[in-house]
Amino acid sequence: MTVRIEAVQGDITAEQVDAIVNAANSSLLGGGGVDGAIHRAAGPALLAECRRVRQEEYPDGLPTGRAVATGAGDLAARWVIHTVGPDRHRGQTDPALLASCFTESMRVAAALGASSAAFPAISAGVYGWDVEEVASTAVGAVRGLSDDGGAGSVELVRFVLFSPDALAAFEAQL
Ligand code: AR6
Repeated sequence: MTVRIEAVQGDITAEQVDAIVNAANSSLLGGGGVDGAIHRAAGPALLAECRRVRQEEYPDGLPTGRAVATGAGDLAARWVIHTVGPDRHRGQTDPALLASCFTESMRVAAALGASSAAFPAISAGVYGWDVEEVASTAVGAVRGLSDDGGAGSVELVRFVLFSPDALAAFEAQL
C-alpha cells in the first residue's frame, strides 16, 4: 500500500495520530525545541520511560539516525518515537543520516502496528539544517520506503511544521 503523505502547519503535540516522532538528542532526556514541547505536553511519564530505555537499551545514548519508541504519557498519541537527527554544527552534514531518521522511525512505527505517524522537521532547528533540504530528504525517504513496500501498517504520514516557511518547503515536495 502507498503511504498518504500530508504537510500541515501546527504544534505536533496536539496531533491525533498513533505515533508522534520526536526530534530528540542522544541522551533522550529532553531538551529545547520540539523535544521540550513534547516532554512538557506528555508529562513526567515520558521522561521516566526515556530513562528506562537509556538504562536497558541505550546506556551510551541513542545514536544519530536511529529511532526508539516509548509510550506517550498524557499525549493523545499512543507512542512517541524518538530519533536523533544529524547536528550540522558538529559537522554532521550527510543527508543519508537524516534520511535514516525518517526511515528508521517509519520502521519502528510499522513494528508497533501504527497506522498514522506525525513527523516534525527533524534537524531544521537547533541542529542547523536548511528546511528545504530537510523537506526533500524527509519526503524522499518516506516515499522511497513506501514504494519499496516497507511501510507496513503505516497508511498516513503527516509532517507537522511550526512555521509558514517550513510548511511551504514541505508542500513544494508534495
Ligand atoms: N511542533 C512542531 N514543530 C516544532 C515544535 C512543535 N511544538 N517546536 C519546534 N518545532 P528542533 P532539531 C520545529 O530544534 O533541529 C532539542 O533541544 C522547529 O521550528 O526542535 O532536530 C533536542 O533535545 C524546527 O523546524 O530540533 C536536540 O538537542 C523543527 O521543529 C535538538 O534540539 C526541529 O527543531 C534537536 O534539534
